Amino acid sequence: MAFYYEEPSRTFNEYLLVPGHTPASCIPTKVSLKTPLVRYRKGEEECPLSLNIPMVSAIMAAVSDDRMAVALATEGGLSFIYGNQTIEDQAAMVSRVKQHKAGFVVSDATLSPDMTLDQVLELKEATGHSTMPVTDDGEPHGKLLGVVTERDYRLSRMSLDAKVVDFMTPREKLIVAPAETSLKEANDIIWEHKLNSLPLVDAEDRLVYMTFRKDYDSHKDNPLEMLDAEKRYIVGAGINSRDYAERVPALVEAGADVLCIDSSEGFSDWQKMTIEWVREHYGNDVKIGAGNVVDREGFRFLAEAGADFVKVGIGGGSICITRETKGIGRGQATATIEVAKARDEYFEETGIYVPICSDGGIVYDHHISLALAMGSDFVMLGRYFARFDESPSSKVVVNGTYMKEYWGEGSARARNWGRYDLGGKKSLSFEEGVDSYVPYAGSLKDNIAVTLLKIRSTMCNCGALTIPEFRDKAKLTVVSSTSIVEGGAHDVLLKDKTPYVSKVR
Ligand code: RVP
Repeated sequence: MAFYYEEPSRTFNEYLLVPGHTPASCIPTKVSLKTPLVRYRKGEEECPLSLNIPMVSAIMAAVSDDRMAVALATEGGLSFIYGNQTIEDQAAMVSRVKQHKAGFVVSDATLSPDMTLDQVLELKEATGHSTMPVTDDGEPHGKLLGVVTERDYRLSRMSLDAKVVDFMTPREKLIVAPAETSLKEANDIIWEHKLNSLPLVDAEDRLVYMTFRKDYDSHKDNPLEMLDAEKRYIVGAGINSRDYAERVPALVEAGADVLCIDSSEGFSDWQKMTIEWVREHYGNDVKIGAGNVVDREGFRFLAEAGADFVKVGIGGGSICITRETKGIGRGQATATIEVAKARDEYFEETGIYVPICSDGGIVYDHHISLALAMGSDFVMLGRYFARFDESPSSKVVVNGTYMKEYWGEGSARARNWGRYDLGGKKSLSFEEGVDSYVPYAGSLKDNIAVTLLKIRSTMCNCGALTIPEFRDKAKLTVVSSTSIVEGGAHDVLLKDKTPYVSKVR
Protein backbone atom coordinates (compact mmCIF):
# COMPACT_ATOMS: atom_id res chain seq x y z
CA MET A 1 0.00 0.00 0.00
CA ALA A 2 1.19 3.49 -0.78
CA PHE A 3 2.83 5.51 1.95
CA TYR A 4 0.93 8.61 3.11
CA TYR A 5 2.49 11.56 4.86
CA GLU A 6 0.37 12.64 7.81
CA GLU A 7 1.15 16.35 7.37
CA PRO A 8 0.28 18.38 4.26
CA SER A 9 3.30 19.64 2.35
CA ARG A 10 3.72 23.36 2.92
CA THR A 11 5.25 26.36 1.17
CA PHE A 12 7.24 29.24 2.65
CA ASN A 13 4.20 31.49 2.48
CA GLU A 14 2.48 29.38 5.12
CA TYR A 15 5.08 30.26 7.78
CA LEU A 16 6.15 33.24 9.83
CA LEU A 17 8.87 33.76 12.42
CA VAL A 18 7.91 34.72 15.93
CA PRO A 19 10.53 37.22 17.17
CA GLY A 20 12.66 36.46 20.22
CA HIS A 21 14.57 38.72 22.59
CA THR A 22 16.97 41.13 20.83
CA PRO A 23 20.01 42.02 22.96
CA ALA A 24 21.33 45.58 22.48
CA SER A 25 24.47 44.12 20.89
CA CYS A 26 22.40 42.57 18.11
CA ILE A 27 22.34 45.02 15.21
CA PRO A 28 22.23 44.31 11.45
CA THR A 29 25.78 45.59 10.76
CA LYS A 30 27.16 42.98 13.17
CA VAL A 31 25.37 40.01 11.55
CA SER A 32 27.59 37.51 9.72
CA LEU A 33 25.93 35.65 6.84
CA LYS A 34 28.90 33.33 6.29
CA THR A 35 27.77 29.78 5.59
CA PRO A 36 29.41 26.50 4.51
CA LEU A 37 29.13 25.48 0.86
CA VAL A 38 30.74 22.02 0.94
CA ARG A 39 30.99 19.04 3.30
CA TYR A 40 33.44 19.11 6.19
CA ARG A 41 34.08 17.64 9.64
CA LYS A 42 32.30 20.25 11.70
CA GLY A 43 33.96 20.96 15.00
CA GLU A 44 37.27 19.44 13.81
CA GLU A 45 38.17 21.55 10.76
CA GLU A 46 37.26 24.76 8.90
CA CYS A 47 34.92 24.32 5.96
CA PRO A 48 37.22 24.40 2.90
CA LEU A 49 34.79 26.57 0.88
CA SER A 50 32.26 28.93 2.44
CA LEU A 51 29.95 31.57 1.03
CA ASN A 52 29.96 35.05 2.53
CA ILE A 53 26.23 35.43 1.85
CA PRO A 54 23.80 32.50 1.65
CA MET A 55 22.72 33.05 -1.96
CA VAL A 56 23.66 31.30 -5.21
CA SER A 57 22.25 31.88 -8.68
CA ALA A 58 20.41 29.10 -10.52
CA ILE A 59 21.99 26.83 -13.13
CA MET A 60 19.94 28.40 -15.92
CA ALA A 61 20.69 29.99 -19.29
CA ALA A 62 18.46 32.95 -18.41
CA VAL A 63 20.33 33.54 -15.15
CA SER A 64 23.94 32.47 -14.72
CA ASP A 65 26.60 33.47 -17.23
CA ASP A 66 30.04 34.98 -16.60
CA ARG A 67 28.73 38.51 -16.07
CA MET A 68 26.27 37.39 -13.40
CA ALA A 69 29.01 35.28 -11.79
CA VAL A 70 31.35 38.25 -11.38
CA ALA A 71 28.55 40.52 -10.08
CA LEU A 72 27.36 37.96 -7.52
CA ALA A 73 30.86 36.90 -6.37
CA THR A 74 31.58 40.61 -5.80
CA GLU A 75 28.74 40.66 -3.28
CA GLY A 76 29.80 37.46 -1.50
CA GLY A 77 27.63 34.85 -3.29
CA LEU A 78 28.24 32.41 -6.12
CA SER A 79 26.87 31.59 -9.57
CA PHE A 80 26.68 28.19 -11.17
CA ILE A 81 27.36 28.78 -14.87
CA TYR A 82 24.64 26.99 -16.82
CA GLY A 83 25.50 23.63 -18.35
CA ASN A 84 22.97 23.55 -21.19
CA GLN A 85 25.57 24.68 -23.74
CA THR A 86 28.59 23.13 -25.41
CA ILE A 87 31.46 22.10 -23.15
CA GLU A 88 33.73 24.64 -24.91
CA ASP A 89 31.31 27.54 -24.41
CA GLN A 90 30.70 26.71 -20.75
CA ALA A 91 34.44 26.31 -20.05
CA ALA A 92 35.08 29.64 -21.81
CA MET A 93 32.55 31.36 -19.52
CA VAL A 94 34.18 29.85 -16.44
CA SER A 95 37.58 30.90 -17.66
CA ARG A 96 36.37 34.48 -18.30
CA VAL A 97 35.23 34.68 -14.67
CA LYS A 98 38.57 33.35 -13.46
CA GLN A 99 40.42 35.92 -15.56
CA HIS A 100 38.70 38.66 -13.55
CA LYS A 101 41.01 39.30 -10.67
CA ALA A 102 39.37 41.71 -8.26
CA GLY A 103 39.99 45.12 -9.79
CA PHE A 104 41.56 43.68 -12.98
CA VAL A 105 39.02 43.42 -15.76
CA VAL A 106 39.07 41.37 -18.94
CA SER A 107 36.80 43.60 -20.96
CA ASP A 108 33.59 42.06 -22.26
CA ALA A 109 33.14 45.16 -24.43
CA THR A 110 36.21 45.08 -26.66
CA LEU A 111 35.99 46.82 -30.05
CA SER A 112 37.72 46.24 -33.37
CA PRO A 113 38.83 49.28 -35.41
CA ASP A 114 36.32 48.78 -38.22
CA MET A 115 33.24 48.66 -35.98
CA THR A 116 30.76 51.54 -36.32
CA LEU A 117 29.53 54.07 -33.78
CA ASP A 118 26.15 52.36 -34.00
CA GLN A 119 27.73 49.07 -32.88
CA VAL A 120 29.58 50.86 -30.08
CA LEU A 121 26.27 52.23 -28.76
CA GLU A 122 24.67 48.80 -28.99
CA LEU A 123 27.51 47.21 -27.02
CA LYS A 124 27.34 49.99 -24.45
CA GLU A 125 23.61 49.33 -23.98
CA ALA A 126 24.13 45.55 -23.75
CA THR A 127 27.05 45.58 -21.31
CA GLY A 128 26.54 48.85 -19.46
CA HIS A 129 30.24 49.75 -20.06
CA SER A 130 31.11 53.16 -21.44
CA THR A 131 34.91 52.64 -21.63
CA MET A 132 35.84 50.14 -24.31
CA PRO A 133 39.34 49.10 -25.40
CA VAL A 134 40.03 48.72 -29.13
CA THR A 135 42.24 45.83 -30.26
CA ASP A 136 43.40 44.71 -33.72
CA ASP A 137 41.16 41.61 -33.69
CA GLY A 138 38.40 42.89 -31.38
CA GLU A 139 39.38 40.23 -28.80
CA PRO A 140 40.02 41.12 -25.12
CA HIS A 141 43.70 40.18 -25.44
CA GLY A 142 44.42 41.52 -28.93
CA LYS A 143 47.04 44.19 -29.74
CA LEU A 144 45.94 47.44 -28.15
CA LEU A 145 45.05 50.11 -30.74
CA GLY A 146 43.12 52.62 -28.62
CA VAL A 147 40.24 53.22 -26.24
CA VAL A 148 36.73 54.61 -26.80
CA THR A 149 34.92 56.50 -24.05
CA GLU A 150 31.85 58.75 -24.16
CA ARG A 151 34.23 61.68 -24.59
CA ASP A 152 35.31 60.39 -28.00
CA TYR A 153 31.99 60.82 -29.82
CA ARG A 154 29.26 63.41 -30.12
CA LEU A 155 26.00 61.89 -31.24
CA SER A 156 24.62 65.23 -32.47
CA ARG A 157 27.60 65.79 -34.82
CA MET A 158 28.61 62.32 -35.94
CA SER A 159 27.16 59.72 -38.30
CA LEU A 160 26.28 56.36 -36.81
CA ASP A 161 28.39 54.84 -39.59
CA ALA A 162 31.58 56.50 -38.30
CA LYS A 163 34.35 53.93 -37.81
CA VAL A 164 35.94 53.33 -34.41
CA VAL A 165 39.42 53.84 -35.87
CA ASP A 166 38.45 57.43 -36.82
CA PHE A 167 37.22 58.58 -33.42
CA MET A 168 38.97 56.42 -30.77
CA THR A 169 41.74 57.84 -28.60
CA PRO A 170 44.69 56.13 -30.32
CA ARG A 171 47.34 54.04 -28.58
CA GLU A 172 50.05 56.73 -28.82
CA LYS A 173 47.93 59.11 -26.76
CA LEU A 174 47.14 56.54 -24.03
CA ILE A 175 48.90 56.03 -20.76
CA VAL A 176 49.37 52.30 -20.21
CA ALA A 177 51.24 50.18 -17.66
CA PRO A 178 52.94 46.75 -17.77
CA ALA A 179 50.86 43.65 -17.08
CA GLU A 180 52.62 42.97 -13.75
CA THR A 181 51.50 46.30 -12.24
CA SER A 182 49.79 45.81 -8.87
CA LEU A 183 46.32 47.19 -8.24
CA LYS A 184 47.77 49.72 -5.82
CA GLU A 185 50.34 50.91 -8.39
CA ALA A 186 47.66 51.06 -11.10
CA ASN A 187 45.51 53.14 -8.83
CA ASP A 188 48.41 55.52 -8.14
CA ILE A 189 48.95 56.03 -11.90
CA ILE A 190 45.20 56.58 -12.39
CA TRP A 191 45.22 59.31 -9.72
CA GLU A 192 48.46 60.91 -10.78
CA HIS A 193 47.32 61.33 -14.40
CA LYS A 194 43.64 61.96 -13.57
CA LEU A 195 42.57 58.94 -15.66
CA ASN A 196 39.36 56.93 -15.54
CA SER A 197 40.97 53.74 -16.78
CA LEU A 198 44.41 52.26 -17.28
CA PRO A 199 45.10 49.41 -19.75
CA LEU A 200 47.75 46.91 -18.69
CA VAL A 201 49.72 45.47 -21.63
CA ASP A 202 52.36 42.77 -22.13
CA ALA A 203 55.73 43.13 -23.87
CA GLU A 204 54.06 42.82 -27.33
CA ASP A 205 51.58 45.55 -26.47
CA ARG A 206 48.75 43.04 -26.16
CA LEU A 207 45.98 44.05 -23.79
CA VAL A 208 46.01 41.92 -20.61
CA TYR A 209 43.65 43.77 -18.24
CA MET A 210 41.78 47.01 -17.93
CA THR A 211 41.84 48.70 -14.52
CA PHE A 212 39.32 51.39 -13.61
CA ARG A 213 39.25 54.17 -11.06
CA LYS A 214 35.79 53.06 -9.91
CA ASP A 215 36.88 49.43 -9.48
CA TYR A 216 39.64 50.32 -7.07
CA ASP A 217 37.09 52.16 -4.96
CA SER A 218 34.55 49.38 -5.31
CA HIS A 219 37.14 46.80 -4.25
CA LYS A 220 37.32 48.63 -0.92
CA ASP A 221 33.51 48.75 -0.87
CA ASN A 222 33.10 44.97 -1.28
CA PRO A 223 34.58 43.35 1.78
CA LEU A 224 32.53 40.18 1.19
CA GLU A 225 33.95 39.44 -2.27
CA MET A 226 34.37 35.72 -2.94
CA LEU A 227 38.00 35.40 -4.03
CA ASP A 228 40.41 32.48 -4.33
CA ALA A 229 44.01 32.51 -3.09
CA GLU A 230 45.07 34.34 -6.27
CA LYS A 231 42.40 37.02 -5.84
CA ARG A 232 40.31 35.61 -8.70
CA TYR A 233 36.54 35.35 -8.33
CA ILE A 234 35.12 32.02 -7.15
CA VAL A 235 32.72 30.41 -9.62
CA GLY A 236 30.62 27.25 -9.89
CA ALA A 237 29.37 25.30 -12.91
CA GLY A 238 26.46 22.97 -13.62
CA ILE A 239 27.12 19.49 -15.04
CA ASN A 240 24.87 16.62 -16.10
CA SER A 241 25.00 12.88 -15.55
CA ARG A 242 25.68 12.09 -19.22
CA ASP A 243 28.79 13.82 -20.56
CA TYR A 244 30.67 14.30 -17.26
CA ALA A 245 33.75 12.39 -18.47
CA GLU A 246 34.35 15.19 -21.00
CA ARG A 247 32.69 18.18 -19.30
CA VAL A 248 34.23 17.87 -15.83
CA PRO A 249 37.89 17.91 -17.01
CA ALA A 250 37.20 20.95 -19.22
CA LEU A 251 35.53 22.86 -16.38
CA VAL A 252 38.24 21.94 -13.88
CA GLU A 253 40.89 23.02 -16.38
CA ALA A 254 39.05 26.33 -16.87
CA GLY A 255 39.22 26.89 -13.10
CA ALA A 256 35.71 26.08 -11.80
CA ASP A 257 35.82 26.04 -7.99
CA VAL A 258 32.76 23.86 -7.45
CA LEU A 259 30.44 21.78 -9.63
CA CYS A 260 26.80 20.84 -9.23
CA ILE A 261 24.87 18.06 -10.94
CA ASP A 262 21.88 19.81 -12.43
CA SER A 263 18.83 17.58 -12.41
CA SER A 264 15.20 18.13 -11.50
CA GLU A 265 15.20 14.83 -9.58
CA GLY A 266 18.44 13.64 -8.05
CA PHE A 267 17.58 10.49 -6.06
CA SER A 268 19.02 8.30 -8.80
CA ASP A 269 21.86 5.97 -9.68
CA TRP A 270 22.89 8.44 -12.42
CA GLN A 271 23.93 10.97 -9.81
CA LYS A 272 25.77 8.38 -7.74
CA MET A 273 27.72 7.27 -10.81
CA THR A 274 28.62 10.87 -11.63
CA ILE A 275 29.93 11.54 -8.11
CA GLU A 276 31.84 8.26 -8.09
CA TRP A 277 33.50 9.16 -11.38
CA VAL A 278 34.60 12.52 -9.98
CA ARG A 279 35.99 10.90 -6.82
CA GLU A 280 37.82 8.26 -8.82
CA HIS A 281 39.50 10.87 -11.04
CA TYR A 282 39.98 13.80 -8.67
CA GLY A 283 39.59 12.47 -5.12
CA ASN A 284 38.23 15.24 -2.91
CA ASP A 285 39.98 18.01 -4.86
CA VAL A 286 36.93 18.64 -7.03
CA LYS A 287 33.88 19.75 -5.07
CA ILE A 288 30.56 18.51 -6.40
CA GLY A 289 27.00 19.14 -5.21
CA ALA A 290 24.01 17.00 -6.20
CA GLY A 291 20.21 17.05 -6.22
CA ASN A 292 17.44 17.78 -6.23
CA VAL A 293 15.76 15.78 -3.47
CA VAL A 294 12.80 16.47 -1.18
CA ASP A 295 13.04 13.92 1.60
CA ARG A 296 15.30 12.20 4.12
CA GLU A 297 15.97 9.14 1.93
CA GLY A 298 17.00 11.27 -1.05
CA PHE A 299 19.41 13.26 1.11
CA ARG A 300 21.00 10.18 2.65
CA PHE A 301 21.47 8.55 -0.72
CA LEU A 302 23.39 11.53 -2.08
CA ALA A 303 25.31 12.21 1.15
CA GLU A 304 26.44 8.58 1.25
CA ALA A 305 27.37 8.77 -2.43
CA GLY A 306 29.78 11.56 -1.44
CA ALA A 307 27.96 14.74 -2.53
CA ASP A 308 29.61 17.91 -1.18
CA PHE A 309 26.23 19.59 -0.77
CA VAL A 310 22.66 18.59 -1.53
CA LYS A 311 20.01 20.71 -3.25
CA VAL A 312 16.42 20.52 -2.11
CA GLY A 313 13.27 21.21 -4.11
CA ILE A 314 11.10 19.70 -6.81
CA GLY A 315 8.44 21.67 -8.61
CA GLY A 316 8.66 24.89 -6.56
CA GLY A 317 10.48 27.01 -9.16
CA SER A 318 8.55 30.01 -10.47
CA ILE A 319 8.81 28.77 -14.07
CA CYS A 320 8.39 25.09 -13.17
CA ILE A 321 5.34 23.00 -14.10
CA THR A 322 6.75 19.62 -13.03
CA ARG A 323 4.05 19.18 -10.39
CA GLU A 324 1.34 19.76 -12.99
CA THR A 325 2.86 17.57 -15.68
CA LYS A 326 4.22 14.68 -13.62
CA GLY A 327 2.54 14.94 -10.24
CA ILE A 328 5.85 14.78 -8.38
CA GLY A 329 7.17 17.32 -5.89
CA ARG A 330 6.72 18.60 -2.40
CA GLY A 331 6.02 21.96 -0.75
CA GLN A 332 9.37 23.74 -0.51
CA ALA A 333 9.13 24.49 3.22
CA THR A 334 8.27 20.92 4.21
CA ALA A 335 11.02 19.53 1.98
CA THR A 336 13.60 21.93 3.45
CA ILE A 337 12.62 21.13 7.05
CA GLU A 338 12.80 17.36 6.53
CA VAL A 339 16.08 17.41 4.63
CA ALA A 340 17.64 19.72 7.25
CA LYS A 341 16.72 17.15 9.90
CA ALA A 342 18.29 14.41 7.80
CA ARG A 343 21.49 16.48 7.44
CA ASP A 344 21.71 16.94 11.24
CA GLU A 345 21.05 13.24 11.82
CA TYR A 346 23.81 12.35 9.31
CA PHE A 347 26.17 14.73 11.10
CA GLU A 348 25.39 13.14 14.50
CA GLU A 349 26.16 9.72 13.07
CA THR A 350 29.26 10.48 11.01
CA GLY A 351 30.68 13.82 12.19
CA ILE A 352 30.38 15.02 8.60
CA TYR A 353 28.29 18.10 7.87
CA VAL A 354 26.81 18.14 4.35
CA PRO A 355 25.32 21.61 3.64
CA ILE A 356 21.90 21.81 2.03
CA CYS A 357 20.54 24.38 -0.41
CA SER A 358 16.86 25.22 -0.75
CA ASP A 359 16.36 25.66 -4.50
CA GLY A 360 13.35 27.37 -6.11
CA GLY A 361 10.17 29.00 -4.90
CA ILE A 362 11.71 32.04 -3.18
CA VAL A 363 9.16 34.74 -3.98
CA TYR A 364 9.73 37.37 -1.30
CA ASP A 365 13.00 38.30 0.38
CA HIS A 366 11.67 37.04 3.70
CA HIS A 367 11.38 33.54 2.19
CA ILE A 368 15.20 33.46 2.26
CA SER A 369 15.12 34.13 6.02
CA LEU A 370 12.50 31.42 6.45
CA ALA A 371 14.58 28.92 4.45
CA LEU A 372 17.63 29.67 6.64
CA ALA A 373 15.59 29.38 9.83
CA MET A 374 14.26 26.03 8.60
CA GLY A 375 17.80 24.76 8.30
CA SER A 376 18.91 25.58 4.78
CA ASP A 377 22.61 26.55 4.65
CA PHE A 378 22.08 28.65 1.53
CA VAL A 379 19.43 29.18 -1.14
CA MET A 380 19.42 29.02 -4.94
CA LEU A 381 17.40 31.60 -6.86
CA GLY A 382 16.45 31.94 -10.51
CA ARG A 383 13.64 34.49 -10.88
CA TYR A 384 15.25 36.80 -8.32
CA PHE A 385 18.48 37.17 -10.32
CA ALA A 386 16.86 37.04 -13.78
CA ARG A 387 15.37 40.50 -13.09
CA PHE A 388 18.72 42.28 -12.93
CA ASP A 389 20.90 44.06 -15.50
CA GLU A 390 23.54 41.37 -15.10
CA SER A 391 21.37 38.42 -16.19
CA PRO A 392 21.99 37.22 -19.75
CA SER A 393 18.38 37.53 -20.91
CA SER A 394 16.91 40.37 -22.97
CA LYS A 395 15.27 43.44 -21.51
CA VAL A 396 11.96 44.16 -23.27
CA VAL A 397 9.00 46.50 -22.88
CA VAL A 398 5.69 44.77 -22.11
CA ASN A 399 2.63 47.01 -21.91
CA GLY A 400 4.83 50.03 -21.23
CA THR A 401 6.83 48.34 -18.44
CA TYR A 402 10.42 47.11 -18.60
CA MET A 403 10.66 43.34 -18.19
CA LYS A 404 13.38 40.70 -18.54
CA GLU A 405 12.83 37.36 -20.22
CA TYR A 406 13.01 34.32 -17.96
CA TRP A 407 12.52 30.74 -19.09
CA GLY A 408 12.75 27.35 -17.38
CA GLU A 409 15.43 24.83 -18.25
CA GLY A 410 12.63 22.35 -18.92
CA SER A 411 10.81 24.66 -21.33
CA ALA A 412 10.70 24.16 -25.07
CA ARG A 413 12.91 27.24 -25.39
CA ALA A 414 15.75 25.72 -23.32
CA ARG A 415 15.29 22.17 -24.63
CA ASN A 416 17.42 20.97 -21.70
CA TRP A 417 15.71 17.60 -21.68
CA GLY A 418 18.80 15.96 -20.14
CA ARG A 419 17.97 17.72 -16.87
CA TYR A 420 14.64 15.94 -16.74
CA ASP A 421 15.06 12.42 -18.06
CA LEU A 422 16.40 9.38 -16.28
CA GLY A 423 19.46 8.79 -18.37
CA GLY A 424 18.00 6.45 -21.00
CA LYS A 425 17.65 7.19 -24.72
CA LYS A 426 15.05 9.85 -25.34
CA SER A 427 12.93 10.28 -28.36
CA LEU A 428 9.78 11.74 -26.87
CA SER A 429 9.77 14.61 -24.40
CA PHE A 430 7.38 17.03 -22.78
CA GLU A 431 7.77 20.44 -21.22
CA GLU A 432 8.30 20.89 -17.49
CA GLY A 433 8.87 24.63 -17.60
CA VAL A 434 7.51 27.81 -19.16
CA ASP A 435 8.90 30.85 -20.98
CA SER A 436 8.00 34.09 -19.21
CA TYR A 437 8.70 37.74 -18.37
CA VAL A 438 9.72 39.06 -14.96
CA PRO A 439 9.73 42.74 -13.96
CA TYR A 440 13.08 44.40 -14.63
CA ALA A 441 14.58 45.49 -11.30
CA GLY A 442 17.88 47.32 -12.06
CA SER A 443 21.31 46.37 -10.77
CA LEU A 444 22.14 43.30 -8.71
CA LYS A 445 24.18 45.37 -6.27
CA ASP A 446 21.33 47.72 -5.31
CA ASN A 447 18.76 44.95 -4.94
CA ILE A 448 20.90 42.49 -3.05
CA ALA A 449 21.88 45.19 -0.54
CA VAL A 450 18.21 45.62 0.41
CA THR A 451 17.55 41.88 0.49
CA LEU A 452 20.53 41.26 2.79
CA LEU A 453 19.53 44.10 5.08
CA LYS A 454 16.09 42.52 5.46
CA ILE A 455 17.62 39.13 6.30
CA ARG A 456 20.00 40.69 8.84
CA SER A 457 17.12 42.65 10.42
CA THR A 458 14.98 39.53 10.73
CA MET A 459 17.88 37.67 12.33
CA CYS A 460 18.27 40.49 14.86
CA ASN A 461 14.54 40.31 15.63
CA CYS A 462 15.19 36.70 16.55
CA GLY A 463 18.30 37.62 18.57
CA ALA A 464 20.81 35.98 16.20
CA LEU A 465 24.15 37.22 14.83
CA THR A 466 25.03 34.14 12.79
CA ILE A 467 23.09 31.68 10.63
CA PRO A 468 23.61 28.70 13.01
CA GLU A 469 22.44 30.87 15.92
CA PHE A 470 19.41 31.97 13.90
CA ARG A 471 18.48 28.34 13.24
CA ASP A 472 18.79 27.48 16.94
CA LYS A 473 16.75 30.43 18.13
CA ALA A 474 14.12 30.64 15.38
CA LYS A 475 10.50 30.02 16.35
CA LEU A 476 8.39 29.20 13.32
CA THR A 477 4.62 29.28 13.18
CA VAL A 478 2.21 28.05 10.53
CA VAL A 479 -0.23 30.78 9.53
CA SER A 480 -3.88 30.34 8.65
CA SER A 481 -5.09 31.50 5.23
CA THR A 482 -6.93 34.40 6.86
CA SER A 483 -3.80 35.60 8.58
CA ILE A 484 -1.95 35.50 5.23
CA VAL A 485 -4.39 38.19 4.05
CA GLU A 486 -3.65 40.17 7.20
CA GLY A 487 0.09 39.95 6.41
CA GLY A 488 -0.11 42.15 3.31
CA ALA A 489 -1.57 45.66 2.98
CA HIS A 490 -5.32 45.21 3.52
CA ASP A 491 -8.52 47.22 3.77
CA VAL A 492 -6.89 50.22 2.10
CA LEU A 493 -6.89 51.38 -1.54
CA LEU A 494 -3.29 51.35 -2.79
CA LYS A 495 -2.40 54.63 -4.51
CA ASP A 496 -0.21 53.05 -7.18
CA LYS A 497 -3.10 50.74 -8.18
CA THR A 498 -5.61 53.63 -8.32
CA PRO A 499 -5.02 55.57 -11.54
CA TYR A 500 -8.10 57.87 -11.78
CA VAL A 501 -8.38 60.28 -8.87
CA SER A 502 -9.93 63.77 -8.95
CA LYS A 503 -9.48 66.39 -6.27
CA VAL A 504 -12.43 67.49 -4.10
CA ARG A 505 -12.24 70.94 -2.51
P1 RVP B 1 12.89 30.26 -8.94
O1 RVP B 1 13.98 30.91 -8.13
O2 RVP B 1 11.62 30.09 -8.20
O3 RVP B 1 12.69 30.94 -10.27
O4 RVP B 1 13.38 28.77 -9.23
C1 RVP B 1 14.58 28.45 -9.85
C2 RVP B 1 14.76 26.95 -9.85
O5 RVP B 1 13.73 26.33 -10.64
C3 RVP B 1 16.04 26.46 -10.48
O6 RVP B 1 17.17 26.57 -9.66
C4 RVP B 1 15.70 25.01 -10.81
O7 RVP B 1 15.84 24.16 -9.70
C5 RVP B 1 14.23 25.10 -11.15
N1 RVP B 1 13.96 25.06 -12.59
C6 RVP B 1 14.71 25.54 -13.61
N2 RVP B 1 14.06 25.29 -14.75
C7 RVP B 1 12.93 24.68 -14.41
C8 RVP B 1 11.90 24.17 -15.31
O8 RVP B 1 11.91 24.44 -16.51
N3 RVP B 1 10.96 23.43 -14.77
N4 RVP B 1 12.86 24.54 -13.08
